Amino acid sequence: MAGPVLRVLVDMDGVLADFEGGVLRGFLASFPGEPHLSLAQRRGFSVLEQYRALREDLAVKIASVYESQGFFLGLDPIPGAIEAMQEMIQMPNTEVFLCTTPLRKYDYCVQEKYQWVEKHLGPKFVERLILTRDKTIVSADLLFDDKDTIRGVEPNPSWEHILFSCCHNKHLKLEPPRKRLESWTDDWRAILESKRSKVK
Ligand code: UMP
Ligand code: MG
Repeated sequence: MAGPVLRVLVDMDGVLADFEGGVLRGFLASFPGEPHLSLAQRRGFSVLEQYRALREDLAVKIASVYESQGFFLGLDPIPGAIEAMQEMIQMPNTEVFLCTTPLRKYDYCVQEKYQWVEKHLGPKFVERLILTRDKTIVSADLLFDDKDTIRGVEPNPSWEHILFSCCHNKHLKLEPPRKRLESWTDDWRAILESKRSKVK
């Protein structure tokens, strides 16, 4: 029976694709003699700013890692993410979209995000990929995202932000009623069903 439709946005970096693991791996490979931050030492969304704080000139080095050709396409999937997406997309009365911010330096990033989705999730998800520098103007019921604070031109986004746990945000204490999803083995289905019961 057709009921109300739940629209879900899922971020890519830090939620489906292991951006942090890829940055660290790339940095160690390209700059083996330089100081680095382990994933346990990561704090704050911006890896760029944390490396800048470690040493000013490390900022351009870390940026060169994620701006390089092949970086985004080479990211590993986050454990359980692919299975969760394949299950979510076939749930009745559920619309799933991927919603990701491309780099300002978009040369390889934009194309490789599409390629990553096709490679790991298949063509039906390529149809559902939204690239935007402003997620607040995209309308949905839920947004799974590892960025702790998501801002844009819309002060009251339609979606409820579920913070996806990642090395850089796991130390943050969320004010109620904000919710987390610890990983894709955590109960994401319960979050969808709870929201569905409130959506008219
Ligand atoms: N990003 C940076 N600098 C950082 C960390 C991330 O530019 O220090 C970029 C990489 C991706 C984008 O393009 O942010 C991911 O944003 P989300 O869509 O996952 O919020
Ligand atoms: Mg992210």
